[in-house]
Amino acid sequence: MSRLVVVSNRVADLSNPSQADGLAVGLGDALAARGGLWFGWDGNVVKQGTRVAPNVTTSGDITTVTLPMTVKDYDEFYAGYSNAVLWPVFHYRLDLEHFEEQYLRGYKRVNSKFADALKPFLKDDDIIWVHDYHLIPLAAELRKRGFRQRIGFFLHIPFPPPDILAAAPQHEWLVSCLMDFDLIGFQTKGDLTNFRHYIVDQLKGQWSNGGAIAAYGKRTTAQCFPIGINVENFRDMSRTEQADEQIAFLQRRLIARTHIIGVERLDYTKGLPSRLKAFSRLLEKYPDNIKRVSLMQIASPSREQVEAYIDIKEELEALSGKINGTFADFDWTPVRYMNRSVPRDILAALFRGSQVGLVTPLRDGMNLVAKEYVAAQDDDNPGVLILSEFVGAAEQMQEALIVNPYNVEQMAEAMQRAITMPLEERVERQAALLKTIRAYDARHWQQSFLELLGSPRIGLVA
Ligand code: ADQ
Repeated sequence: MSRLVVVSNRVADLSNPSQADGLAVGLGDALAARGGLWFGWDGNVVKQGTRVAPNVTTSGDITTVTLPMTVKDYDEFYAGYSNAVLWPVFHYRLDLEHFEEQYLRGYKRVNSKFADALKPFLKDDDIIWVHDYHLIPLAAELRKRGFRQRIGFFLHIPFPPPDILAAAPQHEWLVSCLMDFDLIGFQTKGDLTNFRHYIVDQLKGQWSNGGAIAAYGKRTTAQCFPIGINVENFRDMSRTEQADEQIAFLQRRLIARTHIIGVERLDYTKGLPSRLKAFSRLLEKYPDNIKRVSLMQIASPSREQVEAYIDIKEELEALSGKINGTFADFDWTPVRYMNRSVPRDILAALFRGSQVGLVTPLRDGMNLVAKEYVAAQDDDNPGVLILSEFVGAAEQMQEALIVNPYNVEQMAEAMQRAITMPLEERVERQAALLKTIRAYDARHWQQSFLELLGSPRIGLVA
């Protein structure tokens, strides 16, 4: 079997499983199974002109190679084209797109630098798996340097319809770069359909069964591979003695009997302001919930240098302050808002101890929190998942209470329905959701992608 080389913007610390997020677990498994190398940015920013050799660390069969980024690369490639153009556009937020000419130059330059830095570590028979929107031109750059082996790409975020994508400067170039991969993976059928529209309607390319594509004189294959989590691992984390203590502690300390939880990176795509407004509406419309229900919102800091992220942070602080100012009593705080990251075992316990899980992004590639919440529930007395119709997970998790995250009134109603849902219905919904997340777990995701990437079937237009 060929060695696997994973390339992504950030490389996870595989030596610290309690911190590893869902993606790190999935990729860590794949690397451990076949041996391999994980290459990416180390998260550090250095002064212009600093020359730093890549940092190589080996543990067992897995080697990680990381390198820092210069200030200019960070501004233009990371904060610029990746996170002020591609991230908002791919999440349908054209109002938040901010483009400057040098961003695109920076994006191309860093992809070329990544290819230069990666090349000496590659072996002729490696198979490469590139992740996410930061690295769309990487296959083209590696091909220029003579690498001929299979290269696959997985897009973790949504792929928008052509008329939205058109707002990204040089979108045709981006799509032509995607065509340099041997396999392009999307999260959902919806994303795949949007890509097909671009290829067929916009480029007049050819699209055959199984997602075999011919366009720009190139051939490739596109399919959807919904990402999943390591269900049993997360379940186990939510059921330790420590987790039980954590849940009992919360129940003793908090007067509210029903806990609603929301957990995400602090990002404008996650729909947090509407969620807080919906919680406020719940208290207004169903005052029985006063002193009985509380919302814990955990939002870890993210991309703090990008302007739109500063605005959303301020908005959330104001909104949670307003709700507490209006409704709180001496012995009850309706919203506990935390702007920090939480260890995964504590998260698992908090999910299990919460009767409602709120996952209401305005747009999301998949959303692993929805799957983690379900994995953590007690099957004989589970909580209820409220899920936005605009996250990838909604394509698979229809037994959740599906809501429109722009509709505050509807979300408040869904919370009330979740709080009052009979046990029998909760158990039924939980069983169906658990079955789905088990069938489409992290292993299924990486194995199905890598199997197709290694197969002779790809790239063959019927
Ligand atoms: P994200 O946008 O980061 O990922 P998500 O899929 O929810 O979103 O994954 C976040 C991970 O980080 C989860 O494992 C979650 O538990 C963890 N996490 C979130 N907030 C945390 C906090 N405050 N403390 C600790 N841990 C926290 C991108 C795409 C998604 C896609 C994933 C994987 O935007 O749509 O599902 O990649 O493909």
